[in-house]
Amino acid sequence: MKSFDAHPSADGLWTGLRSHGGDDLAIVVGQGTIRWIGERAALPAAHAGLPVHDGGGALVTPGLVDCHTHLVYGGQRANEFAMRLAGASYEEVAKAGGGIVSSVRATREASEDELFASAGARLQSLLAEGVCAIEIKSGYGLALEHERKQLRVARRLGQAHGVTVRTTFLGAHALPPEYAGRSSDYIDLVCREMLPALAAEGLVDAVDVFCERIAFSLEETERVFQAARALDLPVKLHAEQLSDMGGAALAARYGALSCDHVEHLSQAGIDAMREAGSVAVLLPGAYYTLRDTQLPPIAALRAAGVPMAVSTDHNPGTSPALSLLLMVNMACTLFRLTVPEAIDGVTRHAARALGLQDTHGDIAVGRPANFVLWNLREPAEMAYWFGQRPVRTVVRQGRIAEGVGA
Ligand code: DI6
Ligand code: FE
Repeated sequence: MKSFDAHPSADGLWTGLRSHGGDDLAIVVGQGTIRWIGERAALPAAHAGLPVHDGGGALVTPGLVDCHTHLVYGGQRANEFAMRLAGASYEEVAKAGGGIVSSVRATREASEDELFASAGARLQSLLAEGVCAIEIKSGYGLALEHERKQLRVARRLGQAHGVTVRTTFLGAHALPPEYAGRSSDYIDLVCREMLPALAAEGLVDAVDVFCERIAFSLEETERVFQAARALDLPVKLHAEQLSDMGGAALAARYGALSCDHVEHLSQAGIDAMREAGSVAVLLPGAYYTLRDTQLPPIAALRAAGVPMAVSTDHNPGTSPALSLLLMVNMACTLFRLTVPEAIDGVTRHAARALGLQDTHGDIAVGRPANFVLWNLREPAEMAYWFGQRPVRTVVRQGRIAEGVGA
């Protein structure tokens, strides 16, 4: 892999760009930062002499943000896919010793370098499609050294690939086999040892819990949130995916950045999220893979003005998805988001779900240059096609990172 610094600088004047705001846009990039954006005709004379990057009439959008992934793990679980095809439910697979715990075994066995290589290949697919910031969760180690290994890999991926990575500690993802029947003791370990140690090493940007009948209770979730609060770390939650546990309301009380999945979210949960300013992260890849039929309450979220993000939830069990654009398509087709909602869902609102709203998800003066040129004429095409890779050029962290000119 060529070092990220070897990619050409994006500094200069980008012309021949179209967006929903205009069809002859220009963007000025200087020292990797957006210096100016507007109609070409209004370009200040001071920028007129800069070297030109001709966009060739491409549609331009902010760099995409994938705000919920479990990208780093050992092995894969195609066998469970086959079990489910034969009729087993996700919960039955988990009870039969498959599920998250089988990825835990494979992750513990893998070296840091092996995880870096396998997750790096997956990351490359997302980057090639315009992702400029990504969240990566732990949660397949479930022991201090293995959670550390996952989070270290996530940090290394960010450096090696020149992409913004936000790490989320998900030690409370599943009960590791050695703690069978001792859930409360495991939560003690998460709160008293794992989280403080990993936070002290600078490996944790946020804290998440899988709050569900097959995972951790509301009371256990709150213990983890208290530990996060003591360390001044923001929280997120896998909330109401398979049942309504009241997790979203709890998360909102802790000022959660986001509540994710939310298929079974109640009106009380929606109201609490609105009050707290939490983002609802919609994960159509998991809904699709599990052949779920319980739609998230889109109309009620919309009516309440709760921002909706869309993400891959990339993970080996319920969403082996490596295309954020496919999730945009599914968010529209399955969840009935409008095209502008779905695009906001993988840009502005996804950035907010990671606390990155001041630097990512928008093309604006003073922000790092992260934007995508598409071989498309209009934004609706981003949701309309599936299976094609319409990227022309990705500018990431001020460099021409993918596609034409890279
Ligand atoms: N919810 C999910 O959909 C994934 N994790 C979670 O908390 C599933 C993870 C897996 O099956 O490996
Ligand atoms: Fe998830």
